[in-house]
Amino acid sequence: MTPVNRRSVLLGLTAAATLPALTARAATNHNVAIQSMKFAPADLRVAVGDTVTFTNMDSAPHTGSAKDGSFDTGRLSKGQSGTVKIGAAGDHAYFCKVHPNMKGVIRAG
Ligand SMILES: [Cu+2]
Repeated sequence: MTPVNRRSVLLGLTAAATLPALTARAATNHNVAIQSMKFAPADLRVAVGDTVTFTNMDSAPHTGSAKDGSFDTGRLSKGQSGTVKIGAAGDHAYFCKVHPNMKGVIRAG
């Protein structure tokens, strides 16, 4: 192998190793406010791997708890936030464990 050819091979290997890093999508954080006994937005679209931060603005404690068990903020007091990672594709319906009539959905695809 001549010196020129060896350099071409090395450049090719470097490009191949760098490409996945360039094409990988950075995870996005989304925000859901919990206010007046409602999730806002109650219907949120995200990408798999994104995170969602729930912030409780109410005096009452709340949770953001997936029906499928894929995420749960735990109990949030007024002013507290909880961040969860959405690791699986699909529509994840969620509710508040303190007030089960409070509902929302996170759609990951
Ligand atoms: Cu609640």
